Order: sequence, then C-alpha cells, then structure tokens
Amino acid sequence: MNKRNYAGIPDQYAKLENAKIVVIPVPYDGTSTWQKGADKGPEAFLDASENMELFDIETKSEVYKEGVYLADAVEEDNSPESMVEAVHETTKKYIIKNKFVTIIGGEHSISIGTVRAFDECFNNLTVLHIDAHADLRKEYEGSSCNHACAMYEASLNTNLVQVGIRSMDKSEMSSMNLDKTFFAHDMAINEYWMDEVLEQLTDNVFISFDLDALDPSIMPSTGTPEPGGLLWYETLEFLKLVFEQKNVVGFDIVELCPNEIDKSSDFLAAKLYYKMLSYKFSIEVEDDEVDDFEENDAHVIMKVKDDDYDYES
Ligand SMILES: [Mn+2]
Repeated sequence: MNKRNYAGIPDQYAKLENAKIVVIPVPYDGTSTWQKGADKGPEAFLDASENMELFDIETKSEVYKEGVYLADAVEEDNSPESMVEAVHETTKKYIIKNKFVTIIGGEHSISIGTVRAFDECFNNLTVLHIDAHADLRKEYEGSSCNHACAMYEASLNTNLVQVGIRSMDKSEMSSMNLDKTFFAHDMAINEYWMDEVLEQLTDNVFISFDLDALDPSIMPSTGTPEPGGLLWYETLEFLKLVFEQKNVVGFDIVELCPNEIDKSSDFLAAKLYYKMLSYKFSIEVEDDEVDDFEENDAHVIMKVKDDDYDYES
C-alpha cells in the first residue's frame, strides 16, 4: 500500500508526534470461507476517507485536528498465527505510545491480535463485539486464528458482550454467556436493548465492529452478509451512548470486502470510522464512577506504563 495521509489531511495533523489517533491497516484475508476480498478493505476504506467531508455536523467538530497517524500496514500473512502476533505487537506498540489506537481490517481474525493487545494494556476490559456472527469456535479448519474463532479468546479473558448476533453454530453455545449476548431477533422487538447492553459493560471498552452486523441493505460489501442487521441511525445512537457512558479505549472495524461497482459500503465504513472518532473526542464521558480519568485521557487506568517497554519507533 502506498504511503499517504489518512483522509488526505494536511501533514501537520498526520505526523505521529502530533497525532492522538493512530490507524493501522491490516489487509489480511487468509481464512475467509466464502466471498474473498477483505484484504482490499483497508485500501477501499482509505480511498473513501479521502472523499469524505471532515466536519462532523452532529458533534460540530473536526476530529482530524486531534491528529491521525496512518501507520504502515501489517502485511504479515505467512500463517494465521503469525498474522495475529504481528497485529498484536503493532497494536500494543502504539497503545504504549499513549495513542488512541484503531485498526482497519481485513477479516475478523485480525481481532484476536487487537483484543490481546488491549487486554494486556487495560484493566477489566470489556470487548463490545458488534457482529452478525458469534465467532466463538475454539478452532476452525485447523486453526484457532480463523475468522470463525475471532472472539473465542476474548470470551475466556475479557468481559465479552456480543450485539447483533444472528448466525452461529450450535457448538458455540457452550462458550456463550447469554446474559451478555444480544441476538438480533430479540433486539428487533426490545426497545430497551441499548440500555441493557450498557448495563453489561465495564468502564474500559474496546469495540470490535464487524461490518456484517449492519443490514445488507446498507452494507452489502462484506464477506458473509446476513439479513436482519442494524441500520445506520440506530447504530450511531447506540455507539454515541457507549462513548458517552464508557471509556472507549480503541476499536477495530473489520470485514469490508469492497465491490468494484458499488462504492457505498466503502463510504459507509469510512464514515462510521470518522463518526466513532468524532464521538470519542468531542463527547464528555458522563459516568461518575470513572472519576479518576480526565476527558480523552484513555490511559490513566492502563496496566502497563511507557517505561516498561523499549520500542524503537
Ligand atoms: Mn461476522
């Protein structure tokens, strides 16, 4: 991938030293089972981002002025395991630099690495997993780093809360906590689902957003589109509540599988990403229980500190 600035922003906002935000592209599609092409996701996301207005009407903000550094893509793909390790290392490297770290996939197996990094750095982490699929298999097609296993490790090590689920194998039930699982068919008839999800979250929240959580009517360009997904404004309303009430420490967006003719999904992914950043940096966190961190200072309750590590760049 060519080196460029995220969303074509001016150099002064794109340098690592000045940036509060880092975006790491992971163009990986080693284990997808049906439609291939998630490796083209980050490039399509970046192309769409360059054609997007950078003023957010809702928050009246220009979040790019916080600085967004586009990291080199993680291109390791010798094996699913080595890819996960490379994502883990790269993600952690930037968390330790006190950046707000975001990752763009690639298929969902990359999240095994992102979750591992955030879980090592933040206490009592919730993984808020928004997806059509449970992704709770311990192993699939010979690897525990398959996209179908993306959340298995999170289910063991973190407070995993799953939202939008509408497709799974019976065997995944054994790894599922039903109090923390929000099925799409229940959400469709429960007007209180957002509040009920919020009750399950700890203060530190990492969001893993699989784009197939969204309805295929607005997000057709994904590897495994499933009917009955979330729509745009309910998704934003929900995310805004999460950013208002919790300390969101980072997020990934995965499974953009671009279609050469219809670019609307690429644009949706770009806009969703920018909306999440806009919420993160313009909304004051409401929760009184989180009284010892300042606005936008995600790292006060981190497990590790800078001096424990000696990274070169
Ligand atoms: Mn999925």
